[in-house]
Amino acid sequence: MRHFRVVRAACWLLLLLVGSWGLPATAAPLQAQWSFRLLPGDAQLRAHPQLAGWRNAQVPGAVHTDLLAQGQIPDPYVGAPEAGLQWIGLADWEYRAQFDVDAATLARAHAELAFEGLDTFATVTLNGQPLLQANNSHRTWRARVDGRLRARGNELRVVLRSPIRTLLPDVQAMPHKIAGNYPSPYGDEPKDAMVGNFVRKPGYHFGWDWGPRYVTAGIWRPVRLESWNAQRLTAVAVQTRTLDVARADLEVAVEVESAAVGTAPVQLEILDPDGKRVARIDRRAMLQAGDNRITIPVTLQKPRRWWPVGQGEQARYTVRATLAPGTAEASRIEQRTGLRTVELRREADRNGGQGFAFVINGVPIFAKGANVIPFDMFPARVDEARIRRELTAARDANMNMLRNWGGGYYEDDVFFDIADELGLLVWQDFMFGGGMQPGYDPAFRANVVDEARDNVRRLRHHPSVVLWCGNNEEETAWKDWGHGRDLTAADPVFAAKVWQGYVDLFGHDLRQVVAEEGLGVPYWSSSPSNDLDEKANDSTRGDKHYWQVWGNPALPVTAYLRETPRFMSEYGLQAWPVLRTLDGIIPAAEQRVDSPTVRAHQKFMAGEGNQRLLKYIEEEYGTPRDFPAFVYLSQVMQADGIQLAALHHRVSRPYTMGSLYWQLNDVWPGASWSSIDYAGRWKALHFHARRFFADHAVAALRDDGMTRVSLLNDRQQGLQATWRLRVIDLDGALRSEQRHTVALPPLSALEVGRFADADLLKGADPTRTVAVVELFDGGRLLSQQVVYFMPAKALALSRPTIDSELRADSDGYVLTLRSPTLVRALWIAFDGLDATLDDNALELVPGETVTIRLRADADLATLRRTLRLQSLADVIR
Ligand code: BMA
Repeated sequence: MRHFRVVRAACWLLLLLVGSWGLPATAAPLQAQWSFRLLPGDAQLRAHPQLAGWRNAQVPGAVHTDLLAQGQIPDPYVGAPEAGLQWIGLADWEYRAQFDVDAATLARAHAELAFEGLDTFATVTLNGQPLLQANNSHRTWRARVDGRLRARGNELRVVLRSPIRTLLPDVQAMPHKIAGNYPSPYGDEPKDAMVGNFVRKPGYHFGWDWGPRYVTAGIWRPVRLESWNAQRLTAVAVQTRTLDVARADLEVAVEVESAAVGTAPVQLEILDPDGKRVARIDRRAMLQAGDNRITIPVTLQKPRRWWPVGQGEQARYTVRATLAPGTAEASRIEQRTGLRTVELRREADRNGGQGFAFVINGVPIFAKGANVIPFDMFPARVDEARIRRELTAARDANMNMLRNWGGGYYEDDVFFDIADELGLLVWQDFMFGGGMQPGYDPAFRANVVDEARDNVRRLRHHPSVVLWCGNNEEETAWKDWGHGRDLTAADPVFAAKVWQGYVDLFGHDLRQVVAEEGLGVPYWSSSPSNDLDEKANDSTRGDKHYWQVWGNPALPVTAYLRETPRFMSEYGLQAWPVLRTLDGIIPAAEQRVDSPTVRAHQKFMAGEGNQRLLKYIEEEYGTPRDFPAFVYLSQVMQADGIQLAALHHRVSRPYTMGSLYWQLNDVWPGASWSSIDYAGRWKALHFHARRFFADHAVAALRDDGMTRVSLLNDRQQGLQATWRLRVIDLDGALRSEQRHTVALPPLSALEVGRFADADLLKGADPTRTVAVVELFDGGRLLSQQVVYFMPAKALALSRPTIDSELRADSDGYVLTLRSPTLVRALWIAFDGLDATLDDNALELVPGETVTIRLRADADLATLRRTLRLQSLADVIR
């Protein structure tokens, strides 16, 4: 066992790096050499006797990753090892750390250990004495250790009980169960007694339709030791009272915990986005014993407001509160925050409907984006680089909003720091992913309230957070999927109690926490819902999840055009990851649609999801001839389908004010609705999203023999634009052309024409003819879309002869492409190596040159040699 000392410099560095820090100078992470073992007496010792002894552990971490690092289990993502790893979730585990405490810390009057993430049923002892019991992995657990620390050889032990075994007896004893999510296919938990909804632990650990089942245990976030004398700073909160171009009236609350009645000097400073101090206020605060709140009004002239991307700058102020400045006891909280107002505007309309629009600084924003799921099964191994990669990709695809979906965990501060920096709005669910929970149990609700308070207070200074939402799909599951009906039929008294528990928790408790702590950010009880008003998943009011395409009854993608909600918060189509991501995960011999390993990485409908994928592929593109073609066509299908839906939502502005597809990212390498795979590689959809979410775009939506052309402008400035419609044949011969200029108003969708097929084709062969619709700003092409008159499989596409030229320039490489015939769904790749392209998954209009920038670690000759161009004609003919 290696001993350690608290390294304050490292702590400062860490805190500075994340850009915002919230604890006094006397707080530092415990940096021990942790170890772990199976708890003595655990039944799993019979099969795993070698885990009786202590082994090195990583904290923050998880038992699965510790076992992996110790060579005790295979990689949980490679091949199909899932069934063989379920014993881990049935075992009790023990973690231990030994540590020393420096003299300065020991000399202080008060000390506290703060556990930011205990997963989940934890019993903690310090030096052999009980310290705390925990039952919620989303909370910070604190325990005072005044007088209990010694200079050398302190020992912390954390016993983590299996959540399944802990809860199962009570769940099985219930005469009627409440609805769960995904039953385990592995026998570790009975299918009719799911425990996931009874425990405050990420729902997805129990398995989801895009990820494996790994019921983790561990200390998944840092443990900190804090110490102080008479007083400590506990929080700073900036409430914006009024905000406009001319001035900002703020009320800053500084929270101080004091051991006794007394006074203390408090200093508040505000630094503008350039780091210049624009306010400094000194106070001598009168303190009661216990918690104190000192409010300080601040006015800023000509404030620089924080805007979502595309609407203005992402200006961030620094708010710095110092207790006892200039003394040895000084402690400080520093936060970066942005000044913005947020309103969820729900204007009633004449037809009984009600809008759903985010209004930031008075400007209604059309929300464009996707749903975010956890970035890994094991959250502790998600680092800042990974979060930055995914969020930057979202911003690069012209998204301005992400929804943090409720079946995971509350993301690290750094997620929100980056969202603030990039101008991404965040719709933040509380962590309830579906099914029902025992809201009728007051202890359960109190636990959730504490969790909510911890997280709202932790994240409220981030201007990106614009909504707190109670849960994912619980109200609609109860009202529309039979959960309420079935339980009511079985046991009406219990069903009424369950529903009342739901209303109490999501209608009242969480709403109140957000009102008290959320600094004015709105609350919404469930997605989708109309905030507990009658229908839960309505197109005329509230937000909508639309799964009739892909889900049952699996309507064709054109059904997207007939669904026009106020705010589409979920819709999606699956695709497989980029092939390169699958190599190394699925052995070559197993790369077949129905192989056991491929099925193990397809979680929809218990492995049958590839049938659903094939149905959508075959309807439009034909039968894939091999696995690579299947992967490629799955991505083409997904990209085309989601593009159709997203553009339909955008042209429906202002009736519709948001389009968040399901889903941005992956938790592991597998088939899913994501547009970025687990390795960070963009699927075709993500390249399409960059085009269909562009602030200026053209939408040409063809349905039932009619094409509607609309122009989209999400900016606050109008645009004097030109649009052009050409009808050409696949070899590029021009059949007709029209060109118009139009004043495109700010923040608008403008329909500019409707064209029947017959008027465009004028007798031409629809299998050999397309329409090309374009939007220009002066001579600059802003957006282009190709309209097809037949399903892809019926088009007379010829195998293209593409002229390509790849050259190096000062900024990487430039690829130019040109083809004499139309190329559909061109996929540019390099055999055996990665390149970052600024465009891909595109069409080549005959005779037109496309220029693409790319970056890669390889040299020019290697890139030229490995360049592969694949398009639809290579696959379907
Ligand atoms: C939605 C989500 C998830 C799920 C997805 C795909 O309804 O809320 O629960 O993963 O569907 O089925």
